[in-house]
Amino acid sequence: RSAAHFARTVRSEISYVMVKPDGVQRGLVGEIIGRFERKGFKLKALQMRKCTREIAEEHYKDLKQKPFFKDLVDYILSGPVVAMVWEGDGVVASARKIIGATNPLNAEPGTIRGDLCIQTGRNVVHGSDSPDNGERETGLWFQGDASVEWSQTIQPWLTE
Ligand code: IDP
Ligand code: MG
Repeated sequence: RSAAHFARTVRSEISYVMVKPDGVQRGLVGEIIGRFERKGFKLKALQMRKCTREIAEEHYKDLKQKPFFKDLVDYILSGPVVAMVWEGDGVVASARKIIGATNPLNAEPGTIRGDLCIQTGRNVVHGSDSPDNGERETGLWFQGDASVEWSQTIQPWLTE
């Protein structure tokens, strides 16, 4: 097998997924985690936490110039979040599909946002938009080594 294949299997793609404060308050944590779990992706890290303004602003730094930036940061700080890292080939793009469009009114039924919320400013969940951001956001939210090495015994039933 090629070096590229080896590198890919050693460090598979990861997505940083987060249940936002509205998702926690509305009791949607299990529902949201369950969708990624049932899909077959591998859970690498999980933590309920209150975040700091520094982390929230860094997480959304690309949106700093937007008029809604302060409200967005206040929203993320408004209660605890559930931070997760999911791993698997193609997990970043797949998680974005599972989550659905940013505006829940445009999100397809069957997606988390399409099924569970109605407003962009209360859209219950975050998912990284690129593999690089998956790594960056994981490093930001899970400082040190919070991710767990484990083998998923059902793996041969998920991938050939
Ligand atoms: P995404 O979460 O689907 O990747 P982004 O464009 O990266 O969407 O925006 C990040 C988050 O900022 C959104 O999930 C939403 O919570 C918030 N947001 C984006 N656009 C607006 C807006 O126009 N009004 C209020 N909040 C917004
Ligand atoms: Mg985004």
